[in-house]
Amino acid sequence: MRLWNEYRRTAHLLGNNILLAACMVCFLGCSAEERSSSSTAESRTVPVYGFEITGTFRHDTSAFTQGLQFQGGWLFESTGLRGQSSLRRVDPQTGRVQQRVNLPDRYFGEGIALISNRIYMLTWQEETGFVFDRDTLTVIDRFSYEGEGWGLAYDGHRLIMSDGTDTLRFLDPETLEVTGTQSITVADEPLRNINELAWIEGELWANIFPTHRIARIDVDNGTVVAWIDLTGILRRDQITGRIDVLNGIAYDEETQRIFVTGKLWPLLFTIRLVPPLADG
Ligand SMILES: [Ca+2]
Repeated sequence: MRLWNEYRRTAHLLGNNILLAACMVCFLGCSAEERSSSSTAESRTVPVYGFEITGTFRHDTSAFTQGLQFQGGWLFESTGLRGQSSLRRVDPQTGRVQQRVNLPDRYFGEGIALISNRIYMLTWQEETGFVFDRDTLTVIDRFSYEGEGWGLAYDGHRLIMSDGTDTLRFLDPETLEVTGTQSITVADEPLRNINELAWIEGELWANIFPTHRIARIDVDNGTVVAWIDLTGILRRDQITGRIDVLNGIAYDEETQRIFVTGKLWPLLFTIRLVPPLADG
């Protein structure tokens, strides 16, 4: 608790960049015990789910994962970094990239969403979105938006876009115009750094950069209804080279499988949620 109070006070005095840095230092430097005590305050109000791994699959270690979707037996994955950004169709069983298209070097790829046979893809700071044909991965349209693009999802009616802040944007899938926004809070605090998104059974699931947590969001009332803590999902002995943060959530509606991975991770997992223990 002392650490959490210290962290909040420091963040209040010095601003969000320091909060982010403190968060990263905490992740790298704190013991599990300190980490768990630092999240006690929010855990009182928002349940924290654990996980169980139900499947382990290979993942391209050069894929700086920014978007992940599942449809028709395939994973669709977008990757970032300038000069390395791409959209891929991946066989989840083998991790093999079956089809790939690269973005021009000046674009930094971000999140994707699928609507029938079209894949919508954001870019980080280029204020440009691409629409691809799902089967050929050729660009069939472009659109523009203001500010940064991070994550993208489709709720069946509208595209939902994150930009690294606590505010989501809703886009009309036909006109790609912004039709509204929603600020997200957790335990009455703004939820910043909302990253990769997935629409799962009426909830928006979001990777929160740069943490090992996924937020389950009620988009209508703008609150986090639960956390999923994926700390330790990738074991140290499974890490083969440089890795980056947890990022990438996809959902297979037919089998209810939940896929998760991270940037440059050697593995991709399917998981089942483990409910929090009841207070005793
Ligand atoms: Ca996704």
